[in-house]
Amino acid sequence: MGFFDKIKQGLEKTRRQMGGLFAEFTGENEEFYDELEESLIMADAGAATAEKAVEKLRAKVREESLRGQEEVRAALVDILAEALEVGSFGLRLETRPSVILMVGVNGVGKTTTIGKLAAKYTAGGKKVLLAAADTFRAAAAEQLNVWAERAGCGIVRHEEGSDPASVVFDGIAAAKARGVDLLIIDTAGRLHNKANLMNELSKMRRIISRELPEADIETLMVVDATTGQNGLIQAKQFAESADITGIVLTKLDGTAKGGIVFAIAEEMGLPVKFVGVGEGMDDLMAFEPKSFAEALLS
Ligand SMILES: Nc1nc2c(ncn2[C@@H]2O[C@H](COP(=O)(O)OP(=O)(O)O)[C@@H](O)[C@H]2O)c(=O)[nH]1
Ligand SMILES: [Mg+2]
Repeated sequence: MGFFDKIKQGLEKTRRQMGGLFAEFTGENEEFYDELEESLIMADAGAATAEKAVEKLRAKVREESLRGQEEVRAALVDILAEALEVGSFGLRLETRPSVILMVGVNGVGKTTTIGKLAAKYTAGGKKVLLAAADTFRAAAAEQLNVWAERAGCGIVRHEEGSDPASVVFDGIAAAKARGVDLLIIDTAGRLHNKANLMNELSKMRRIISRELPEADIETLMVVDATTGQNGLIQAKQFAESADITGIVLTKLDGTAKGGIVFAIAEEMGLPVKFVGVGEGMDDLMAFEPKSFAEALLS
């Protein structure tokens, strides 16, 4: 199943809410815009983003004298897709090694996404190494190890409770020694307190820059789409300590409403790079803004 169909299937709830709206469009009625704004907010897009999108649509309808339901729907697809086109898509991983640092709160899907990425890049012919820098729980390294076996790549791990930064350091040394193309670092989403976690992340980030000054580094923040506007609050907190280059939005196959991508793009200017659409190895897809907007309003 392609991106469009997968997203369409996942965002059932939002689609039902949005889809019915266009039937009420006459070109003059204010209620249509009010309901549209409300629906976007209900879909987690956030009040500011919803208002902006509706204003743009209103202007477009006026300027282009749009009257038909399909015309206005297509205009909104364009407006929403444009709102998602911030920054660059895909990952820049050209150096050997290059690094992906995965961050985000507990349970959002970091380790699972790493497993999916490891499988994807290994299948694509890259030599991949995982570093288990979530040393907070013993189960975390074990879970990553299962993914390494599935993907057929190496892993560097230390004992539970050891210094995450030293795992990063050893991971980089191993990556250099073994001629690895891509080092993917798993991190904890929770430590004894938030300041602690953020300090650890900054420290890891500094070690990577120091040990690999020329390397392409992607810091991906994983956001669980089912948590709604909370995802935005989390992204803002992490952005302060980690130089985030992109978002991975997981669990779009569940009860997610999906609008959070607009809030993140609009308020943080961060591109969504991938979406998670299930727990399996193949359930990761490159994000396509236009298809996403189209699926949401189909
Ligand atoms: N349905 C669904 N579940 C997911 C997805 N990504 C991760 N999960 C599940 O979410 C739970 C937490 O994932 P995990 O990778 O351990 O999160 P972490 O704490 O951030 O490392 C696990 O049960 C995963 O199988 C997704 O895209 N869709
Ligand atoms: Mg984990």
